[in-house]
Amino acid sequence: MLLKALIFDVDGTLADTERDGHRLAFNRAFAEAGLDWDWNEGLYGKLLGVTGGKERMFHYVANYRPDYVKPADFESLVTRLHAAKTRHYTELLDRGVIPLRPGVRRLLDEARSAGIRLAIATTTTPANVTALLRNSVSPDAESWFEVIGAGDVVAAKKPAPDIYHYVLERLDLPPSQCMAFEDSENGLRSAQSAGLKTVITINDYTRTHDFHGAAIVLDQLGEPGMACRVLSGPRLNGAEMLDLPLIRRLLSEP
Ligand code: XBP
Ligand code: MG
Repeated sequence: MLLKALIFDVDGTLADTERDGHRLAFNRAFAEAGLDWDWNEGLYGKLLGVTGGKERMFHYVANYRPDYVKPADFESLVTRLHAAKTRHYTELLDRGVIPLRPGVRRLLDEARSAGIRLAIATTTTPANVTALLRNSVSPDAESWFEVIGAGDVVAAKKPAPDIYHYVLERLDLPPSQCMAFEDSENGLRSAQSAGLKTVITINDYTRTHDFHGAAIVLDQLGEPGMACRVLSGPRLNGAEMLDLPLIRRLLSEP
């Protein structure tokens, strides 16, 4: 049996955290600091092209705010803003506002029962992963994941493959024995560059991305009573959801 582990992205894949989670938290941090930066839903979609919150803020100022006069300690301002943003984001999650995407809990449970190992590969800050797992999966969900690769543990964020290399190394598995789960083009490129096959579940921010090379592109993973739709890739022959037998099939296809 080839399949040994499932490696999940977090934002947009486990849950739709961006529009009503990260975006709101950024805006709260900006307002708290007295800045007139306001990331509306449309602008945020463009800013998501840059992964990582600090990197996203640098990109915003460089590309959208030629009027903004940077203070001498701009880098430390961004660090402080990011810490405040993480505080706002984890507070939002502690209030339980972000549910898991359909089929995520079902697949996690199936994998755990079958002894398939679980891991996370994300650009987001570790505290954000912990808050989502505890609040939206289960209070002990952190312990379900053998490796949690997150944030600044690698120098280059997605689309670079570094975070997947980091996770594979710690799992001590070759990419051929794992399936990655992503929602975005940057995520797919990252996983692909590390040699991983990748399942994509799209969301409103990523539905127009280029998912060339994905093992399959779905609207969501599917659960009983909520069949998933294949947007590109092999047919599921009437199956309602992506389960372990189908993941094994995708992994063994050339
Ligand atoms: C997620 C991100 C993250 C979050 C913000 O990308 O880009 O930057 O939006 O996280 P992916 P931080 O799903 O591809 O990992 O503010 O904690 O950096
Ligand atoms: Mg993502």
